[in-house]
Amino acid sequence: MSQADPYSPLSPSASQSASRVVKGACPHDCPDTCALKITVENERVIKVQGAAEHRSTHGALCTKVSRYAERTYHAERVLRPLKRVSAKHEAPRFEPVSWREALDDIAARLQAIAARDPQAILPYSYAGTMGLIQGESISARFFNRLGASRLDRTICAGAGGAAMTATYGHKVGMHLPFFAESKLILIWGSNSIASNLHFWTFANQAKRAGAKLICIDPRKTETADKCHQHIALLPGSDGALALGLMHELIQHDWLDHDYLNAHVDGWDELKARALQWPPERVAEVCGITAEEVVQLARDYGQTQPAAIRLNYGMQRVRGGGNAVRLVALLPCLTGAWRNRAGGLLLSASGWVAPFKNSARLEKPELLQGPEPRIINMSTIGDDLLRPSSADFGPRIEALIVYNSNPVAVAPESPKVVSGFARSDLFTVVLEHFMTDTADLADYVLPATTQLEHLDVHTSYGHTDVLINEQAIAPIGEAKSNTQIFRELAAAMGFTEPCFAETDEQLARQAFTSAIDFEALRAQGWQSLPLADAPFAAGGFPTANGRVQAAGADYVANYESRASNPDLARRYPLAMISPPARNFLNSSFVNVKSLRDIEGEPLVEVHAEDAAARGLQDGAMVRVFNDRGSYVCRLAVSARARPGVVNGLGVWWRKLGAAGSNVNEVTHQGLTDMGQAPSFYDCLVELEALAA
Ligand SMILES: Nc1nc2c(c(=O)[nH]1)N[C@H]1C(S)=C(S)[C@@H](COP(=O)(O)OP(=O)(O)OC[C@H]3O[C@@H](n4cnc5c(=O)[nH]c(N)nc54)[C@H](O)[C@@H]3O)O[C@H]1N2
Ligand SMILES: Nc1nc2c(c(=O)[nH]1)N[C@H]1C(S)=C(S)[C@@H](COP(=O)(O)OP(=O)(O)OC[C@H]3O[C@@H](n4cnc5c(=O)[nH]c(N)nc54)[C@H](O)[C@@H]3O)O[C@H]1N2
Ligand SMILES: [Mo]
Repeated sequence: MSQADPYSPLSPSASQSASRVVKGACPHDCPDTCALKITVENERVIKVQGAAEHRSTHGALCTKVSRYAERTYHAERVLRPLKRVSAKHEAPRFEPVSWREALDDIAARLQAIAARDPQAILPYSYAGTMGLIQGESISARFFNRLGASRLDRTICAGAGGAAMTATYGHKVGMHLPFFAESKLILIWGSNSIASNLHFWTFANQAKRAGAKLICIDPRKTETADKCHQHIALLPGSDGALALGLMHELIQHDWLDHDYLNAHVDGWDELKARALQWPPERVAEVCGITAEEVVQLARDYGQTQPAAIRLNYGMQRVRGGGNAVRLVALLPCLTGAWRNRAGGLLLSASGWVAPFKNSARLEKPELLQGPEPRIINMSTIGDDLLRPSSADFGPRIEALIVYNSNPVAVAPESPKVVSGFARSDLFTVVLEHFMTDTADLADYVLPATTQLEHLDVHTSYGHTDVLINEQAIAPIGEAKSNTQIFRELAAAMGFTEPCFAETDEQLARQAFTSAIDFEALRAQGWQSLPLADAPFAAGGFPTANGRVQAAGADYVANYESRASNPDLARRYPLAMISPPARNFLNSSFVNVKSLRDIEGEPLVEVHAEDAAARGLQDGAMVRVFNDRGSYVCRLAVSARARPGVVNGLGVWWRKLGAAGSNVNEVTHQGLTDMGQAPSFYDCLVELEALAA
C-alpha cells in the first residue's frame, strides 16, 4: 500500500484491476461486527458479503448489511454541502454550496460563539459508525482544541456498562464461541435473532447438541419462538426475578460456596436481600407464575455449564443498572465461571480496552482552558430548551451532529424537535441522508459511507479487531468525518500538526503494539490473546480482584402500576420499543427494500387489550400519554403479553404516519446507574385514530 492520501484517491495498486475483493468490517452498532468481503468491479461495489473465514461471521450477513451497497448508491445520498434557506419552523429547504463556502461560514459562526464561551458549542455523536477513526479521532481533537462542551454518550449502554463495571470491574464476560458448548443458555433481554444474529449461530449449535434455551423477554420475539421456553415478564422486573432465583439457589443449596468465598465481596448482604424474595413475591412483581420462578431456578441451579446472554434490552428502565448487576451476579452463586461455557456475556468491550490507544487518537491534551461541562446526550430535549444559568452554564448555541440521528432516536421527541427547531440554534449535521435531524440543520455536510473510507474496528460481542479498507473513492463531493474535521480545524485556524494526520496514520496508532497492523491488514482481523475461561480462578478486573456484590437491589420503574398507580389508571399499558429487525436503530429506514419488509410502523397489542378498547387488528391508532402521541397501525399479536404493547422502533418521523415515531411518548428519566435513558419504562394508552 502506498502512502497515498487516504481520504480521496485510492492507492494506485488498488485501482489498477477491473475486479477486486476488499477487506471490510461492518460499521454498525451491533455486537456482531462482521468481517466483510467487498467485491469491486470497474470502481463500483457490486457485492457485500460476510467473510467465510472469520469465525463469528462465517460467511453470513444480516439482511440489512448484505444490502449495504444499496445504501451507499442510494439515489437520495447527500452528495454536496447543503445550506438551509428556509426558516427552522418552515418545511426544510436547502441549496447546494461549495465546501469552501460552507466551511468558512461554519468556522466564522463557531468562532463568534467560542469567543463568548466555547462551551455553548456541543458535539452530538454516537455509533452511526463504530469505527475508531471515523468515530472519535480528529473530531475529538477538534472539540478538545475548541474547548467545547463534552457529550456523555449514554444513549444505549450506559446503565449496563456502569453495572458491569461496578460488579466485575469492566465490561468483560464469556467468549462468544464457547456458548456452543453450554448445556443451558438464558437469553435474557436479547432478541438475538434480530439484533445479535451471529450469537444465535453458537446458541443454535448448543441447542442441536441438546442444550436447553430459555428466553426471558416481555415480548415473544422470533428468538423466543426458537427457544424451549419463554418467560414473558413485565418490563423492568428482571432484578426481582434474579433475586428470586437467588432465593431458590440458597434454599436448595445449589451454591458453589468455595467460589463465593474465594471471589465475591458482599455475598452476606446479597444473600440476606435475596432471602426476602420468595417465588410468590417475585411472581407478583414480574407478572409471571411462581412455578416459572421455581423451575427456572432449578434449571439454572442444576445444569452445568450454564451461560447467560444478557443484553441491553433489560437496562432501558429506571432500575436497569441494578437489574444488570443482579443478573450478572448469578454465575458467581453457582460457580458457572469455572467452565469456559459458563458465566455470562453482556459486552466484550472491556477485553479490548487495554489494547486501544484512545488518548492518542483523541488527544485530550489539546484542551487549553478549564475542563468543560458535560451534557448528557439522553437529555438533549431538555438541555436544548434550557436558558443559561449558574448551574447549567451557557445556553447551547451550536450543535455539530455526526454518526447520530437524535431527532429520531433521543427520548421525548416533542422536546427534542422544539430544541432543534430553535431559530437561534446553529446546527451542522454530517450525514449520508436527509434524516429527521438533517432536516433541522443549518448546514448538512455529505459524509462517506464505510465503502468509501478506511477504518479500524473493535467489537462488543466478540474479541477480534478488524480493518475496513477503503473500497471505492468517495461518491460525489462526500468526505470522511476525519477529513471534514481536518478542514474545519484549518478553517478555524487550528495549526497543530496532529490535525494533518492521515487516516492511515491514525489507524496505525489506534492499537497498542500487541496488535500488529500489517498482520491486521493482511488477514482483515486479529484475535486478542485471551484466556478461554477468564474467571475460572477469579482474577476479576476490579480493584481487589473480587466481584463486588454489595448494594445491588431491585429498583422499580418510574412508570408502572406499583410505582405510580395514578398514572397507571390513565395510561394502563406498558410500552417497550425494541428495534425492528430490518432497521439498525434509525439507519436503513430509508432503504426501500428493507422498509418494504417492515411494512409500516406498528404497535403489537395482545388480543385482550385490543378487545378491551374495541380495537381491531389493522386499525390506525394513537399511542399516547401526557408527553405526546404516536400514530401507527395496530397489530393484534401473540408477540405481545397482556398489559404490555410493543412499539417497534425506530422509524424516521417523516416516513412514519403523521410525522411521528415511538419516541413521541418516551421520557427523559435516567437510569439508576450510568445516567442512561429509560426508553422501555413508559406507560401509554391507545385509541382508534379518528377517521
Ligand atoms: N436488527 C437490528 N439489530 C440491532 C439493532 C437494531 O436496531 N436492529 N440495534 C443495535 C443496537 S444499537 C443495540 S444496543 C442492540 C440492541 O439489542 P439488545 O441488546 O438485544 O437490546 P434491545 O433490542 O433493546 O432489547 C432486546 C430484547 O429485550 C426485550 N426487553 C425489553 N424490555 C425488557 C425488560 O425489561 N426485561 C427483559 N428481560 N427484556 C426486555 C425486548 O423486547 C427485546 O426483545 O442491537 C443492535 N443490533
Ligand atoms: N424508543 C427507542 N429509542 C431508541 C432505542 C430503542 O430501543 N427504543 N435504541 C437506542 C439505542 S440502543 C441507540 S444505540 C440509539 C442509536 O442512535 P444513533 O446512534 O443516532 O443511531 P442511528 O439511528 O442508526 O443513526 C446513526 C446515523 O449516523 C449516520 N452515519 C453512519 N455512518 C456515518 C459516517 O461514517 N459519518 C457520518 N457523518 N454519519 C454516519 C447514519 O446515516 C445515521 O443516520 O438509539 C436509541 N433510541
Ligand atoms: Mo444501542
